[in-house]
Amino acid sequence: MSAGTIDPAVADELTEIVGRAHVLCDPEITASYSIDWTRRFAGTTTLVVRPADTAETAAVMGVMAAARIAVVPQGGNTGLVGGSVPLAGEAVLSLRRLDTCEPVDQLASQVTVGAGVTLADAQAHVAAAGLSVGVDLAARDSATIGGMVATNAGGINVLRYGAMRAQVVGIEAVLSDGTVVSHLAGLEKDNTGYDLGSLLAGSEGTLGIITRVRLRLHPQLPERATALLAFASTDDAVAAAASLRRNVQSLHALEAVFGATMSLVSEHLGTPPPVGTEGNAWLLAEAAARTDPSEELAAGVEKLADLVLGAAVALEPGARQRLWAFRENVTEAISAAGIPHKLDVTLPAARLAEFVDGVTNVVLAADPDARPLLFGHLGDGNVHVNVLGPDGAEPRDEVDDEVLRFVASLGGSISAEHGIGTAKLAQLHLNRSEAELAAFAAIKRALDPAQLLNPNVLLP
Ligand code: FAD
Ligand code: 2HG
Ligand code: ZN
Repeated sequence: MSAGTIDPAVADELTEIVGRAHVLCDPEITASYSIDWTRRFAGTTTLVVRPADTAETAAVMGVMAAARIAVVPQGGNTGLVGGSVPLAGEAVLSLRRLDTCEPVDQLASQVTVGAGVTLADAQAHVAAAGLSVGVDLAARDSATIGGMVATNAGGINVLRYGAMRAQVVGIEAVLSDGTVVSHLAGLEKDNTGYDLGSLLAGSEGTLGIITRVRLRLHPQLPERATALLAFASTDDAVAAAASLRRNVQSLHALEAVFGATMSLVSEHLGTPPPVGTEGNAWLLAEAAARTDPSEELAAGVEKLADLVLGAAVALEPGARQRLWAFRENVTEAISAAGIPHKLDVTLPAARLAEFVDGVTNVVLAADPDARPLLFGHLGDGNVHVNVLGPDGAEPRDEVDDEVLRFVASLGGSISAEHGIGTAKLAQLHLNRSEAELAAFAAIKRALDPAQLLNPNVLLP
C-alpha cells in the first residue's frame, strides 16, 4: 500500500518514536527524497521517517507493518537504478541519522558503523587507525555504508579487495515486521548457518533494513603511483589491462575511458588529457603499497611499449588527482550534458573488446539519434554504457533492451555493480533462470510476507 493520506493516528505513533522533526509530510521537504541523483527517476511521497538507531527503526517498522504501508529504505540516494526513491507513493525510511562510527577494533582490523555513515566518514574514521575500507567510489561523500551493502557496491578497488559483500563480517538489520536480527561478532570463521550479511548484500532494500555493519578493514597503502595510458584500439587496451594485472602485484585500480567519453570529460574539466587527444581508449592504472610502487608500475608500463600511444605518470597526490579527474568526473560530465540511461554491465574478458567495439552500433540501431558514452572498471570487465538522447533528453527505451540482450548473448551480466532497481526489472530474466527467480521469490515471501520493503524493486 502507498503511504497515501497518512492516518493522523499513524503519524502520532511515528512522532512518538522518532520525534516531530523526523516525521516529514510537507511536500516541499519530502520532494528531495523523491527524486534520484540522475533526475531520471522521480516519484512522490506523503511520508518520510528518519529514525536515529536500530531500536527506533524497529519500532517504526512495527507501525508501518500494522498500517500496511510500503517503505523504500534510503541512504545517500546516490543509487543509479531507480531503487532508492518512492516511485509508487511508498513511504521513505531515511537511514542517514544512523551515523555512529564505533571505535576501530585494532586487534581484529574491523569496525562497526551505522548504516547512515557516509563512505568518506568511514574512511576518515578508520584512517586514524592506519586502516582503510576495501571499497572506494566517486560518490563517497554521500553514499552510505548501508546503501553500499544493500547494492553490493563495487567501485575502483574490486580487483584488489572484492566488492562490498566481501567487506561484511557482521550485520544488524530490521525485518519488515520490526524484528531485529543482529550478528556483529565479526568472527572470521563462523559456520553457524545461513549468512544473513551475504544475503542482504545486493538485496536492494527488499529483504531487510540494514542498521549496522561490521566491516573487514585493510592496511593503509600510502605510497601510490598512477599512470594514464592512451591506446589506438580497444583490443590494445584490453591486452594492456591483462598484462598489468599479471605483472604489477601492487595494482590497486585499473579503470578505462573509451572514445568520445574522453572528449566529453576533457571539455567538462576544461583541459585536454596529458597524453594528447589521439587514441580510442585510455587506461588509468594505480599501484598502491607500503613502500614506493612506482618502479613496479613503471616496469609494467614498459612491457606495454608496443601498445601505448602516450603515457603520463604521477606520484604526488595533486598530480595523481589531476589524472584521476579524467575518470572520476565522467559521471558528472554526462549528468551536465543530459539525463542518460545507465547500463552497467560486466563482460567475460574474452568478449570485452568485441562488446566495447560493437555496442555503439547496437545503440544506434535502436535509436539513431542516441549518443553512447563508454567507460568503466576494466580490471573487473565492468563497462558503464551511458546513453544520451538528442539535446540531452533520454534515449528511446529500446536502447536498454537491445544493449542488455547483447550483453547476455556474450555471456555477460546486465548489472555489474549498481543493481537491478526498477531500471532493469524487465531484463532480469536475461541473466536469471525461472528456477532462480522462483527461489528469489520464496526468499522474499519468507522475510517480507506482506511485501512492504521496496515492493517494486529487483523482483519482477
Ligand atoms: P541509496 O541510493 O540511498 O539506495 C540504494 C539502494 O539501497 C536502494 O534500493 C535502497 O532502497 C537500498 N538501501 C539504502 N540504504 C539501505 C539500508 N540501510 N538498508 C537496506 N536497504 C538500503 N556504485 C558502484 O557500485 N561503484 C561506483 O564506482 C559508483 N560510483 C558512483 C559515482 C557517482 C558520481 C554516483 C552518483 C553514484 C555511483 N555509484 C557507484 C552508485 C551508488 O553510489 C551506489 O549504488 C551506492 O552503493 C548507493 O549508496 P546510497 O547510500 O546512496 O544508497
Ligand atoms: C562509476 O564507475 C560509477 O563512475 C558511475 O559506477 C557509473 O555513471 C555511471 O554510469
Ligand atoms: Zn562504476
